[in-house]
Amino acid sequence: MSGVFVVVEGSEGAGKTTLVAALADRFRADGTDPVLVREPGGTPAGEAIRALLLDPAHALDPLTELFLFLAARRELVHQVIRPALAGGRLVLADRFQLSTEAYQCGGRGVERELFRVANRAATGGLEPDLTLVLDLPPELGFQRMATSGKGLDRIEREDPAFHGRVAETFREARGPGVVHLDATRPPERVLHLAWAEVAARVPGAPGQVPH
Ligand code: Z5A
Repeated sequence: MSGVFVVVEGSEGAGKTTLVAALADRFRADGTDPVLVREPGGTPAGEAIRALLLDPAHALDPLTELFLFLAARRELVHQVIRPALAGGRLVLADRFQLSTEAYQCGGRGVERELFRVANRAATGGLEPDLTLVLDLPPELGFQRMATSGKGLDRIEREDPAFHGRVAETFREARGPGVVHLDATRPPERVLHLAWAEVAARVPGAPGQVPH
């Protein structure tokens, strides 16, 4: 039995956490209990690495940063995601490998080929069945985050040019299972658009959510 792996991606404040929670609620209402994960994190070691990565007290070399994100990913894939998929579960992830391409390659300038090889070592070649990219201009994301009152982590404190390159990498992402959604729309509308994509890939998924 093989499960389904769905990833939600996008820049800061694009609404990833909101959408993952809404999709999970929708599935639970119909009797499917998804496995929810976030990156970096999701395992004891991964959460410790997350704290280190997001702490503004640390100035990290770009490759150190890359390897820490990939170390957390390796733990998550092997301890949580692969076993869940092998058990036929639906896995909903808040960020995965496209974030590394956007932040470490697009933002920091890490060479793409190095990222691909190292990422493959971390994931063992696992690819999402669906990657939903929430498209939102970074300035709108930062406005939303200011409204939410959450403090800025180490990476969020980078300059606007960095965040512009990250957003551009997300915007240009293409490939099997990659779908872009207009994240400027209200949360219910984003959920509706996302559900149409997810339900098409999850066997036995219930019908549409209301507009
Ligand atoms: N990172 C990396 O560099 N490399 C990697 O490989 C990985 C990650 C995996 C993790 O932070 C950081 O690690 C992240 C990238 C980097 N850093 N940066 N910068 P995170 O994942 O914990 O946090 P985040 O993703 O940056 O931000 P966030 O606050 O979690 O954003 P979000 O999940 O996309 O948004 P949200 O929490 O769902 O919503 C934000 C606010 O907007 C909130 O008040 C909502 O109520 C509101 N909202 C949500 N949707 C809407 C819509 N549709 N309309 C209006 N308002 C909305």
